[in-house]
Amino acid sequence: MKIREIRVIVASPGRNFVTVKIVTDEGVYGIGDATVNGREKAVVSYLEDHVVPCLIDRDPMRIEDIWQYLYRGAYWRRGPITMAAISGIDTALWDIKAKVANMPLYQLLGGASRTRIMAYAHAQGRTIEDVAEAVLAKKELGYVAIRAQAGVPGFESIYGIGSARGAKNSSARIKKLPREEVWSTSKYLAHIPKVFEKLRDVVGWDMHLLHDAHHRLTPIEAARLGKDLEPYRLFWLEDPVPAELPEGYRTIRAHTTTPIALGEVFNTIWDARVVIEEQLIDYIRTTSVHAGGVTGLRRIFDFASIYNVRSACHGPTDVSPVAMGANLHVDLWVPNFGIQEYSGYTEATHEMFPHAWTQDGGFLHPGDAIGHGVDIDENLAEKYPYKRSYLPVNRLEDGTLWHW
Ligand code: KDG
Ligand code: MG
Repeated sequence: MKIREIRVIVASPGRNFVTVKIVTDEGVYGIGDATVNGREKAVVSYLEDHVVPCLIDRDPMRIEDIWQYLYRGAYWRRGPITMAAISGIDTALWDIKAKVANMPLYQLLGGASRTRIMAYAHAQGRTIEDVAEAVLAKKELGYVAIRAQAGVPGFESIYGIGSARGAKNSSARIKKLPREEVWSTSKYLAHIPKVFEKLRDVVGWDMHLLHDAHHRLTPIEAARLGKDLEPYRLFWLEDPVPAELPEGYRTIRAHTTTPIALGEVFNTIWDARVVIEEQLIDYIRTTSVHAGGVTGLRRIFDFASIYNVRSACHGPTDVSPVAMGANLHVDLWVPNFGIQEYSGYTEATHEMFPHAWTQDGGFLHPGDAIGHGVDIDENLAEKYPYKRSYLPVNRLEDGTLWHW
């Protein structure tokens, strides 16, 4: 079997997605997600200009060799663009291999270790009362784990909440440039424990509550927040500190028993090495589209398993239903499974990516279709052209650029 053609499909059914389709000379094809939110075209060029020409006529069964060829062979290793391109190719190749084997992908990985996959939903609100209402609404849908994000009084837009209508920098939106938000760590730190006090009052203790600090704190601030949240027994505090300096997590670990999740922006096992090896985190958030496909994810999760770190694939709306499908196959197999993020998709996205994976309340399953079970409707994709879009940027109250 040979790779005959590789198409890179860009479509925006509500948001931009980059999808790789590998077609073989025997007619079997596979699909992979290669989306990097806000930098989509860079991955398209990486694939079309540099990767695709090298893969035509290669044997699609040699997944590991192709992974190594693209990783080691490029000389310029790692990074989100390179790794998203490798991820898209790798996921499509696993899809082909599982189709040829006539099995759902999870069977090739070693078979199911569980019957269903616990997923967490997002709930958010501007006021504490709004968040409580949103959490109760998600509980009503059957979720047993919910990430709660709240507005901070005095700020019109904060990560996880979106921006108020008529927000000051709406001109940036009109020009389609990054929206600018304003941030105060001290106000956030004073407010968030009150949110979780209220949430425990309204949902009780039989519910996993999670929170994402989205890389905004220093290690000592994160240690303080972890301690202040201890009475509310969070499932985790996510991304408290940017992880370019993973040693900073030692400070957090030394001060709090609040579990820590990290890694949605990690691209390789090397990014995750220190925090896993030193047991500085409890959940590793790498996802198939950004960490080297099924091959990369499996390697990271196996490594994490010997350090009591559990899997928690990133799964926001910008991780496409294709990567979600691949994640769910890994989730069903991985012995050290923790949880899967699921924040849902627009109706148009579900239609454009027909998928075998299913949701039942707060639980997901990859389905038993052969391959990873996700396809792309290319005719529909043509109806949703690419739209330039950016993630917001964040500034402190004095204008200093901060982490978003
Ligand atoms: O593209 C950025 C998003 O994927 C990220 O902001 C979502 O932090 C996120 C999460 O936990 O889902
Ligand atoms: Mg996050």
